Amino acid sequence: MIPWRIALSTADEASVKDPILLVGSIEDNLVKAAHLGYDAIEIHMRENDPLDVNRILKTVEKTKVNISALVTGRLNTIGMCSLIDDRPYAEEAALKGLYRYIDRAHKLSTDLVIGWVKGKIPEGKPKAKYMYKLARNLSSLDDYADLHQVKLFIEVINRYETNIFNTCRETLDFITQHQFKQLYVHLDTFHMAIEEANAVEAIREASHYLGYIHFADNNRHFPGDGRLDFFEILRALEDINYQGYISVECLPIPEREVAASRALNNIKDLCEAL
Ligand code: LER
Ligand code: MN
Repeated sequence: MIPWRIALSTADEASVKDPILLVGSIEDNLVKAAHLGYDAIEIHMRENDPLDVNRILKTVEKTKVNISALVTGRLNTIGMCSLIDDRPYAEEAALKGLYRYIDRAHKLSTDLVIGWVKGKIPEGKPKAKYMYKLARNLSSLDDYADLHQVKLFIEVINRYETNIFNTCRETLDFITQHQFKQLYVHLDTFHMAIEEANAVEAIREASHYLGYIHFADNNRHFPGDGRLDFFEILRALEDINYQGYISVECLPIPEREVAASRALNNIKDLCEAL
């Protein structure tokens, strides 16, 4: 069995409708994650949130809990911009914001999740034009990320939230059609339960392009509280020799730390049975 490192989703603030398990300062969340037995936290944050890099790195060293990734969705949901925005100033803001995230990821020795901020194609507009713009912007970000040795994880998200990269196949085709250096596919089992004909096969197809994975059950509860077969999912991850983090990003049901603890127990039990 691969000794996967298990992470969980964190933020400074979140509603109970957000798939966030720990809420508080980065330092406090590192300590809480250590008590829960996690190896890492992923941080949902804004690109300009106050950040005391030295204090965070000291807490990482003390707790032995790493940062699996920074998640950029809030640049889109709160910052209201995207990489394919029709308003040039909004497209520019998304790019600038993502450069800042890459700087931060570099300082914290971690990587970056790009999900909602890639944007949505406006209804009735030609897809090719927007995909061309997306490829051009991702290519600039890829060059910058490569300079800073930061990986970019492109999250595959279901059709009710976005209309680009809804399936693993679509995302793989895009990545393999371009010469990116740091772009990887990021799967999320909750979105896969909606979009993929066969989630396990999709993982096998992603193979070495898979850089990051979110675990939540089909109802977005903690893994094991729905009907996804996480044993088969873990077996597929083992078969493709996946070396990245498994990050639990699920709803705080019944409560944040209870969900976090049950998720970890279930994943560990399944890993032992592999
Ligand atoms: C983010 O990782 C994600 O999965 C989106 O659905 C936003 O919650
Ligand atoms: Mn996700």
